[in-house]
Amino acid sequence: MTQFDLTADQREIQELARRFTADRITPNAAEWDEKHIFPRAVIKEAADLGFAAIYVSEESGGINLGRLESALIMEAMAYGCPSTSAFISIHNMASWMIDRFGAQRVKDKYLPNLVTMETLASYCLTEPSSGSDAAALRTKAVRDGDHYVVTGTKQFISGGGENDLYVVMVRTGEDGPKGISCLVIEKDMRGVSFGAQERKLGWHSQPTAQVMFESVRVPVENLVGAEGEGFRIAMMGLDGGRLNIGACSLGGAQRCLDEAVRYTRERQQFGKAIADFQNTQFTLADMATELEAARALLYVAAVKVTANAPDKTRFAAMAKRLATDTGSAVVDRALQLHGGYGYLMDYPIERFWRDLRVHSILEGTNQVMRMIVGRELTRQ
Ligand code: FAD
Ligand code: 2MC
Repeated sequence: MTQFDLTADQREIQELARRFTADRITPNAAEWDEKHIFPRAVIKEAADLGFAAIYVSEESGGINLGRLESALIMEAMAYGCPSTSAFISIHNMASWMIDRFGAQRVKDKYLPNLVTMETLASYCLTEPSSGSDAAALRTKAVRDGDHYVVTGTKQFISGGGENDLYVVMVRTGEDGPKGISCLVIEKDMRGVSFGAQERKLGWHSQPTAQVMFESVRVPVENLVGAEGEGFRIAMMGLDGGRLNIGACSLGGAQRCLDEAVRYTRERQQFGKAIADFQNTQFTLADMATELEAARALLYVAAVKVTANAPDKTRFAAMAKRLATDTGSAVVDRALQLHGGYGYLMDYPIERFWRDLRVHSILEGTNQVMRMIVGRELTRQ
């Protein structure tokens, strides 16, 4: 054993997630993708294993594991379906924000059903006019007695229209990050409505939609953290979310590497298996090497986020950038090694190619990841 090995407990949770994936996700993922099926029942089964509240405290009903364990679970589930794994990651992020920063009242109100996935949660930061520049958000929450009155529109919300709870970053004060607060808003509150489901390149097993708030009255007790703390809370949520998205890319890319090894050993051209060509072997070697390097950085970053290390945000950004870019590059080469068959839906590669593409865009584009890293490196 070396310091770089997983512990026995970590291997056990990884194995549990792998078994769940092999039994419940992998056999169904192609159909979910093709028919745009949102697999709510299977997602709920993940909650039975504790995967809805991986880093939520035990006091609140979670399994209180670290971010490395979370990455292992997301990576394992993404081996079957990156889209479904990422959906579960977002629910974990939103639930953690309530547990970590919410007052006891808001925790008691929402967490018991979140940890079992009786209710599902979305994370709402992006708006039509503010994506990368998230601190420019305009959704307004004006205090009126013991309620906030919320008006505005959130864009690209994963789970939009389907999920029961929306953890929403709103403006309660001045322009910029310090005027932002975090509120839990229920789907059924009067004035909440949804746009049409977005038609996407990938991520077909989960819905994405605009969420609109028209003078929605939200009890003040639904505030998570204090007024003005919302941006910091949102960013801390994303430190973990970005690790999970990176892990989803690793899991998806590992699956495609394994598929490419299997396929190139079977497929014959010029009288021999295409795995016997040196080009194939060099390509597979690079795919495996780059994947291991990205995985190693992601695991280090995960340990830093668990430990609340001072450089955790930079490491999470570096790891998300590298894992998502590497993941897509690995899947692209797996597709090439499958020749024309890789382009067909009869093989799983094109689905992973489509699903992983968005990981370089959401939870902060990979340009924003470089901005976070570059800023910290050059800070005086
Ligand atoms: P923009 O910010 O307009 O960026 C456009 C381009 O400009 C990008 O290439 C970007 O990198 C580049 N750019 C911008 N600023 C700079 C800069 N300073 N320097 C260099 N380049 C720059 N959001 C949520 O809040 N919740 C969700 O659940 C959610 N789910 C999503 C699901 C899907 C399928 C998608 C596609 C998006 C989702 N998002 C969600 C939104 C996602 O986080 C944003 O799309 C992302 O942050 C980028 O914002 P934008 O699309 O407005 O692009
Ligand atoms: N942890 C704690 N605090 C943080 C933080 C973090 N990770 N990141 C920023 N902050 C604090 C920061 O310290 C500062 O506070 P103070 O002034 O007290 O020092 C405050 O927040 C403002 O930070 P910045 O000055 O860095 O803010 P700026 O507006 O310049 O840029 C940026 C922030 C670009 C990093 C942020 O807007 C960003 O991450 N943009 C990308 C948006 C994004 O990731 N969206 C994802 C949506 S979710 C999604 O896609 C899903 C699929 C769920």
